[in-house]
Amino acid sequence: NISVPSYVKSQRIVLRCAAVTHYAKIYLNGNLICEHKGGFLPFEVELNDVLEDGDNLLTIAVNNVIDYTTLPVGGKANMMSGLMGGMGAGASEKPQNNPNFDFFNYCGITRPVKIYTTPKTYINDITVTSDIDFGKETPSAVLNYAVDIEGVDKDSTACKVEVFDAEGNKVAEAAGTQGKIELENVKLWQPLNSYLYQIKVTAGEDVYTLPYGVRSVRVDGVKFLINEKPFYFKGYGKHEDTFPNGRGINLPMNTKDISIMKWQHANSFRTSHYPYSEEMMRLCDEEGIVVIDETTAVGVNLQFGGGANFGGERIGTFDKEHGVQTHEHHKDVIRDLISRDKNHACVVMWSIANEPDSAAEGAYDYFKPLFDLAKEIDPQKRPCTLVSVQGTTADTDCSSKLSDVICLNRYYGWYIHGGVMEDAEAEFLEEMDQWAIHYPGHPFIFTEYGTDTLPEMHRLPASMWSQEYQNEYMEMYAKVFDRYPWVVGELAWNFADFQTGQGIMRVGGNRKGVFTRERQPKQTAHLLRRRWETK
Ligand code: GCB
Repeated sequence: NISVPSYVKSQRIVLRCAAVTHYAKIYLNGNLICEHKGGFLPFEVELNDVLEDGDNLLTIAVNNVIDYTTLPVGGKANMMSGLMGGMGAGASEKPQNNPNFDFFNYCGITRPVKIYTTPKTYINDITVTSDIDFGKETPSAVLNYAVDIEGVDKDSTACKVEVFDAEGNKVAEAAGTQGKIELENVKLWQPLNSYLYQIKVTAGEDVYTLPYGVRSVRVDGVKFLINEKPFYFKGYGKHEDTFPNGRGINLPMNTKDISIMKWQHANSFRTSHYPYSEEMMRLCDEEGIVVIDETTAVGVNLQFGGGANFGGERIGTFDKEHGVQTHEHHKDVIRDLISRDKNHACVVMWSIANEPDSAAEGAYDYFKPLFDLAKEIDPQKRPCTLVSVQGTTADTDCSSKLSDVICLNRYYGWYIHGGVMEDAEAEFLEEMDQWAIHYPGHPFIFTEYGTDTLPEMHRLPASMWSQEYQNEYMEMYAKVFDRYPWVVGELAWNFADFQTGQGIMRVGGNRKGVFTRERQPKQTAHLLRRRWETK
């Protein structure tokens, strides 16, 4: 039950859901007022016309059913049953709700639901980009800003923009809904050395303050440049997954995760496999953590398990009639993600999808418009990538035609040549040489590599699942990365153990964490810490 005090009724009253997984229907007093598809991005609805005096019954109906039309993608059977040749839930005639991905399909209202008010004429959006002049000893920058004012008096409302430094001193100001602001001796936002200005926008009675870091990002040959300096990604693919919250927001754990990463000299992570909370993005801005921001497009691949994961039928992922029907929704997710995260200094690259069927027929035609869309709507024109599954090659993967940085997930020594490290290394090197021959001159990031590891298990000589094996595996990967100057990053899989569906491939979840689900270190955490201190 909600009741809104009468003194705010002259205001615009907005209900905002930060994330409802995956489909939401919002009812007020039994009447449907809003529907939203997609479980990891915010949506809003104005309440003024539907609120009644006194108590109002607000109901949020939630549905976590996933199928060929949703992102993430679900199917009749699941990825893991497919991997085991259909031994899992594949053949069941009962309705199924099976993830085509490797994390638990939590359902619910996972992030805050808020009711807030604005004046009737209000600031709808702010966009800021910066042009930095690195030519001088201390750089200067021009901020380009645009303020979108909406509401009854939107054309007659005056707009003022003030910029404050981190100490709270006003350093610049401007008037009008768009313009340029010069910052002499600008303090740059840098990895692990954050600096945030506060941009205060006043439009009539409305005020909004945007924390903003000034930095540049671009790819130049084999280099990934932040503020024109080569940047090397050290860190993880993560999940929003803790006990007992599940995927529900866990602010103390976010703080803990960032502090552990800093202890390890890690500087970055990928938001595998969905956009993380706005609170986490703000924390990364504040802490100087570099983020690869991923959409919800995971499981856009009907070939997991050799194409047998949908009841044994081989279906082309991008087959117009029988394949995934996610294209339009995928565009919506890209639009909503970039609109939410465009101003964050921490975001340096968009990941359009994780492990799609990027070497399949139709993949290029599916992804080209999505890359174009992201490039078009991102005001900062950040690099874009998709994350490639093991088995793709330079000449088959449409990523080589589309991505600014090639991102590879590789499991030599786990899913391939498990337990035989020499063979794993040899095949890994063979693949690396192929990329170098067929696709020279581009930067690469390893966005996944890891082994399931049980904290209680020690084995000499090292064998799979043991602490020693995870160490040997990480050492082998480090050796390979260090041979190739075009490798610009290593994001191990995973930061911490996380919950998955049940199955014979997973023992109490995915155990590839370098930390346990409770965030205690496995041995490899120390090994990576030593490496990243000097890397
Ligand atoms: C992958 C997926 C990730 C899985 C991981 C694994 O390639 O991108 O979601 O959890 O492998 O552990 O198998």
